[in-house]
Amino acid sequence: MKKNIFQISPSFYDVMPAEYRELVENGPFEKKVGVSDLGAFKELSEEHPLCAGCGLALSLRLILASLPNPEDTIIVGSTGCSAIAFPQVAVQNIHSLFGNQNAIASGVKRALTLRFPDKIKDVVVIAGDGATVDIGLDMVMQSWFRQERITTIMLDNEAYANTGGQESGMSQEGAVLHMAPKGKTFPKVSLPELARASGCVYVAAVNPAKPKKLEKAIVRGVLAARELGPTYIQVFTPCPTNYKFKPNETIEKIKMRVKEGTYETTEFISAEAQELFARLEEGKK
Ligand SMILES: Cc1ncc(C[n+]2csc(CCOP(=O)(O)OP(=O)(O)O)c2C)c(N)n1
Ligand code: SF4
Ligand SMILES: [Mg+2]
Repeated sequence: MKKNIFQISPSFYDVMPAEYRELVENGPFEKKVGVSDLGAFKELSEEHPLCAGCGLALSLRLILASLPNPEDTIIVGSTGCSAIAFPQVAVQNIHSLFGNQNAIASGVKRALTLRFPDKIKDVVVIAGDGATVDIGLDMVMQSWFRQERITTIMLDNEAYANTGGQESGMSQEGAVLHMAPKGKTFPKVSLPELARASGCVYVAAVNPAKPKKLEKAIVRGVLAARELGPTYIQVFTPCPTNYKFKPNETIEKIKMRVKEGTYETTEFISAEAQELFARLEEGKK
């Protein structure tokens, strides 16, 4: 994060909320942080208005702490519950119309590459499952086919949460939701497999019950997109409000689904990405 983006004009200092002043004074600016540091500094996302126990809010916090280069990262979001949190996120972000996020991100990445050929500019899409697998799928897949160097992160709460709980392509077969009382009639879409077949050089399915694994996937996804081509990371983010469970049961729900084999955690690393990660590891020594 660049502190000067958030710096307060001296004449407004007294009227700014204490939270904001704290971010400017104690935020994680120009220092490398990770998920293990959470709680020790003013975070990139705080005071969000999402529901208690929201898996998406927890994951967003972990994702932001995992970004390898937040100061020069542009996040492209989309309509949905995560969009409500983005005004509180201290990383540069763009809100795109529902479903358009990967088209916007592709354009932003191309423009930044032309404008700043010698600088690192990571472009990361963070959008819901409805935006990614349903209404935006055309743009998502076109960005993969065209080998756009962007990272696509799906916050998979298996529903259109923001509009009251309709089923999405990512809902499980048979899922009954507020606005889908009859139960879904077809299986959950396997976007990780589609991503792999469509040219993504790195694909992972992770969850916030394993924060270190999530962090590793985000770092790998962003670095591989920077150097090689499109990457896809799917984060399981259960929604207590639409699936009617208690806010303190979110992590248990995740663990249960992983254990019963209905939410796989996976990782695909292409040969070129493997080579890149080995080179980066070697460089660290
Ligand atoms: C072009 C367009 N179509 C439909 C909508 C209505 N809409 C807003 S949010 C949403 C569902 C979002 O679902 P998802 O992407 O899964 O995000 P979530 O709210 O679950 O995090 C829909 C259909 C819209 N805002 N714009
Ligand atoms: S409706 Fe669900 S996804 Fe949306 S903020 Fe509430 S818990 Fe999170
Ligand atoms: Mg959703």
